[in-house]
Amino acid sequence: MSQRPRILITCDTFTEVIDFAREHFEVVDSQGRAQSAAAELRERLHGMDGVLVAGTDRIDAALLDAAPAVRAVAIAAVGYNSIDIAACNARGVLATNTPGILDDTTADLGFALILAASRRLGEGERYLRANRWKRWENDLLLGQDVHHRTLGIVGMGRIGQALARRAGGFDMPVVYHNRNRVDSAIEDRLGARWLPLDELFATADVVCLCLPYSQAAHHLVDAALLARMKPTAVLVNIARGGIVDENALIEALRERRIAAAGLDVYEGEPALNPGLLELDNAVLVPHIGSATRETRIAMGLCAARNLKAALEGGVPPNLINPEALAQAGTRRA
Ligand code: 8YV
Repeated sequence: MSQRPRILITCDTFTEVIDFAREHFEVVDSQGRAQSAAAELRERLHGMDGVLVAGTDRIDAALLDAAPAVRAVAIAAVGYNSIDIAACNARGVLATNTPGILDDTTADLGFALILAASRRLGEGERYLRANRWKRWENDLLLGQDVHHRTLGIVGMGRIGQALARRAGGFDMPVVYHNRNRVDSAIEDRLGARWLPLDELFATADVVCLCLPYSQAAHHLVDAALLARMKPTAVLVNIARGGIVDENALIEALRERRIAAAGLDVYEGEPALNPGLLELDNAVLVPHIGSATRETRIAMGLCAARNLKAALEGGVPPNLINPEALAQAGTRRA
């Protein structure tokens, strides 16, 4: 009988990832399968030593209790708000994510949304495809300039910094808000100035959300903060939907209290607030921040390597919860 650890990969992934996993584990994959609902996931996880998950699987105490052999959870994502870390800690389950790999790809998408929302690309495409373009018009789809406008970045981690680097190419002054100011050397290199959150919202022409989701960040962008924005301003969210009070945003966009929004993430995704679909001044894409082949393969491989290290008794490179190590040690002994 094989001694190799058994793992479940809950999501469709690339063959490169499956091949790597099969070299090291007994693998139950999900190729071509729809995402498992919670009850099915509980069943599939039973008897597994580890699990490689997408950001859309909820890993909570009930699930871990139903699969007591699970020693490691590797998420193929940088954001891990879908994993109950306290529940992992209490059970000595090591949790890992994939930081660093998707920064540039996600920042590219952030910039794409900045450009698309500011220059009304979605509207332009819909206009054209509806065969409405009959003649040149001086004021057809007038948008907001991006170059030389002030970019406000909320969350100056790796993705925020990658976005700030791109802003340099558009001659955009950068202001940012982060709980802790970043190193002054980084500020100087990026030409970025720290501002309190409400001042950032009042100052920036484009606000881009790049911060991780936490309870503290829930509806951080509410009606009051949106009311601070300029009527010409654009809001972009490449972080998590729950950071923005979506109803308040819809109202601000509907009443043209801000010019436009570019959204990759939503409060109840994949379900959409129907109010968003009625807005011409919202550019909407389905959580594709990291969605390039190269990046998704790298994320999957990173998650699989983390799982390998954890299940071999090592400390995985991207361990989120070192607190679990002591408890995990007891389990491994
Ligand atoms: C993932 C993301 O594709 O990494 C993240 O935090 O939001 C995306 O890159 C998504 O979470 C699905 O796993």
